[in-house]
Amino acid sequence: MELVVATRNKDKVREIKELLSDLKVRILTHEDFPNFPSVVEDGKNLKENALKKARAIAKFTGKLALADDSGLEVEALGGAPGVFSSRFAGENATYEDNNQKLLSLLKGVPPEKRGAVFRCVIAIIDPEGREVVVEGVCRGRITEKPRGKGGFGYDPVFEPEGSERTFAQMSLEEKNRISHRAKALKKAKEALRKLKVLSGYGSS
Ligand code: ITT
Repeated sequence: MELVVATRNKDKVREIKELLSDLKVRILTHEDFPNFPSVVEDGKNLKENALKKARAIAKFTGKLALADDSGLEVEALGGAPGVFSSRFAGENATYEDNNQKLLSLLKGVPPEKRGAVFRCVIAIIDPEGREVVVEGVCRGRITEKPRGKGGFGYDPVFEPEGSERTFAQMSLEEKNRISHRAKALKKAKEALRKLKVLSGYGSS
C-alpha cells in the first residue's frame, strides 16, 4: 500500500512520516513524481485547501493521497494569521519574517491575552474517491521572544498549554505527542481503518 503526501513543505513531511511510521504503508512525496502539480491555495478555510490539495494529488497519482493544511490562530488578532499562516508577512515570507511580524503585532499584549491555537486539517482521498477530513487542535500561547531551534514555522513562538517550553525547544518525539498534527493524524488513521482502507495493512 502506498500513500502520497500532498505537500511541498519538507518540515511537514518529516513530522507526517514519523507520525505514520506505525502503518505498513510506503510514504511517497512530490520527490517521487516528476511534474507533481502545484496547487493554488485559494480556499476560504483550511478544510477547503486540504481537500483541494488531496483531490489534485489523488487524481494525478491514482493513489491514496493525504494533504495537511494547517495554521496558527491568535486570539488577540481575531484568529489571524489562520489560513494565511504561511504567507503572513508576504508571498515569499520566511518562517522568521512571519514570526517577527507576529511578535511585533503582539508587542505590549499581556501574557493572559496571548492565547493561540494551532489547527491542522488532514484530508485523505482513497483510490475509489472516498474522502476523509479530520481536524486536530493544540492550544497554547504566543511567547514574547522566539525560543528554541527545533521544529519549524511558528514553533519558536508557540508554547503549548501545560508546558513552559516552546515547540521549538522540544524534540520531534515530544512535539509529536501533543501537536495539532498528531491529533489530526490519529483521527485520520481511525477513519481509514473504519473504511477498511488500511485493512490487511493496519498498524503494528
Ligand atoms: P503545503 O501547502 O505544500 O502543504 P505550506 O507550508 O504552504 O505547505 P500550509 O499552507 O498548511 O503549508 O501552511 C502552514 C503554515 O503554518 C506553515 O508554513 C507554517 O508557517 C505554519 N505551521 C503549520 N504547522 C505548523 C507547526 O506544526 N509548527 C509551526 N508552524 C506550523
